[in-house]
Amino acid sequence: MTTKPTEDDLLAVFSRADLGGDEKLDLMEFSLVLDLLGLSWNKAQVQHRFELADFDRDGFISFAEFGELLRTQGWTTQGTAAAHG
Ligand SMILES: [Ca+2]
Repeated sequence: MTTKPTEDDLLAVFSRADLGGDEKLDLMEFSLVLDLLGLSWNKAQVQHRFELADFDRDGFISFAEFGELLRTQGWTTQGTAAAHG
């Protein structure tokens, strides 16, 4: 069982990866996020997820888009029903 990050963790990761400080992630910063989260995806997978996450097609992942991606992928406990208890 792996530990899932909380929303706060995600914000911290997002901020760390947001090298440009513009509150959105380009593809390179997005791959940095995956590194920070300990996810190992190959380049094609990263590109694919990036395109999936970029809902408004502006070429960047906003924090809202990032959070949504993590929720849909089940990487965060936020927004998902508790499986136990
Ligand atoms: Ca976007």
